[in-house]
This record gives sequence, structure tokens and C-alpha cells, in this order.
Amino acid sequence: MRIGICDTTFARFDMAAAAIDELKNNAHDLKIIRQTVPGVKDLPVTAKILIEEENCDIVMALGMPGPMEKDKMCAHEASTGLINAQLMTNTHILEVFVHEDEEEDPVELKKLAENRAREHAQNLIKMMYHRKAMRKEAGMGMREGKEDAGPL
Ligand code: RDL
Ligand code: RDL
Ligand code: RDL
Repeated sequence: MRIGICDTTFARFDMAAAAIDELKNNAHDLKIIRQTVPGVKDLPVTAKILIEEENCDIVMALGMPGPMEKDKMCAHEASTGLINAQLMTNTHILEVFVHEDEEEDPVELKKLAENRAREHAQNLIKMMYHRKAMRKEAGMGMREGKEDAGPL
């Protein structure tokens, strides 16, 4: 399995390192190809290159949208780009975004970023190696990085 990881220098925490650590702890036959770019709007083409030129089977795109209105616009544009890249390549790109204003306390924000990156990495493992494990979580109110909402 070839796994593409793209991340940004804009982010205030190295989410890719956490994701890669989690992937390596949970699967052995994987090769990681990592590309770092300035910001979230640079992620879609990077993910597409990882798929088409580096033959990645799946990609994680990690980024941290800032708190300003223009940052949220940027994040939405990046997200749309990531969805386009998935549709153009028929390949999953897991969007791992942590909005800087999800937590006020920097210590909590760091924890959230680390946990969200790790939990999306676990999702990737389930999607690529253990489809039945993901099926078992259908409708269970799963979240990444914070407590699960849980089923109704
Ligand atoms: O292509 C170069 C930049 O335009 C690109 O890297 C942008 O994603 C950078 N960027 C912004 O210009 C901005 O206004 C980012 C944010 N906000 C942001 O909140 N998070 C980012 N990049 O990762
Ligand atoms: O690609 C991995 C995730 O980015 C993707 O599964 C998202 O759809 C997850 N997601 C959010 O990131 C979010 O902020 C979801 C919601 N909100 C939501 O309200 N409902 C979802 N997913 O099903
Ligand atoms: O229900 C509370 C949160 O799930 C909700 O506020 C989400 O929108 C938070 N969130 C993001 O803002 C985001 O960019 C989530 C993700 N990404 C995500 O990938 N997974 C989440 N929440 O569970």
C-alpha cells in the first residue's frame, strides 16, 4: 500500500508526524510518500500528484485553517478542491482539517490536532485494510479528535 501524506507549513502543529506514527503502528506493508506545501489551498494539486505521479492508493491532506473569515473561505475552497481531486482520480483523499478556533487554549488545540490526525489515520487503516471494522461503526456517531457523539 502506498500512502500519500500532504501537509502545510501554515499549520501550527505537525499533524502529519502524528498521522504517520499512527499509520506505522497499525500496518506494516505501507510506504509513505510525504509532500509539504505552504497552505491548505496548495493541498488539492499535491494530493492529485501523489495519486497520479506517485501512485498512492489513498492520501491524507492535513491542514489548519486560521480563525479569520478569509481563512474559512480558504478552507472551503481547499475542501472543494480536495473533493474535485478525489472525483478526478477516483481515489480517497482524507481531509484532516483542524480549525484554529475550535479550541481557545493552545494546549487543547494541540491535543485536538494530534488526536484528530491519529483518528483519521485509524480511519484510513480501517478503510484500506479492515472494511468490516468500519462497517461496524456505521451510524455510531463517530467523530475525530473529540469525544464521539454516539448513536441516538
Ligand atoms: O498558494 C499559496 C497560498 O495562497 C496558500 O498556501 C493558502 O492556502 C495560504 N492561506 C491563506 O492564504 C489564508 O488566507 C492559508 C490560510 N489562510 C489558512 O487559514 N490556512 C492555510 N493556508 O493553511
Ligand atoms: O475526509 C475525512 C473527513 O474530512 C470527512 O469524512 C468529513 O466529511 C468529516 N466531517 C467533518 O470534517 C465535519 O466538519 C463531517 C462533518 N463535519 C459532518 O457534519 N458530517 C459528516 N462528516 O458526516
Ligand atoms: O460535532 C462537533 C464537531 O464534530 C464539529 O464541530 C466539526 O465540524 C468539527 N470538525 C471540523 O471542524 C473539521 O474541520 C471535525 C473535523 N474536521 C473532522 O474531520 N472530524 C470531526 N470534526 O469529527
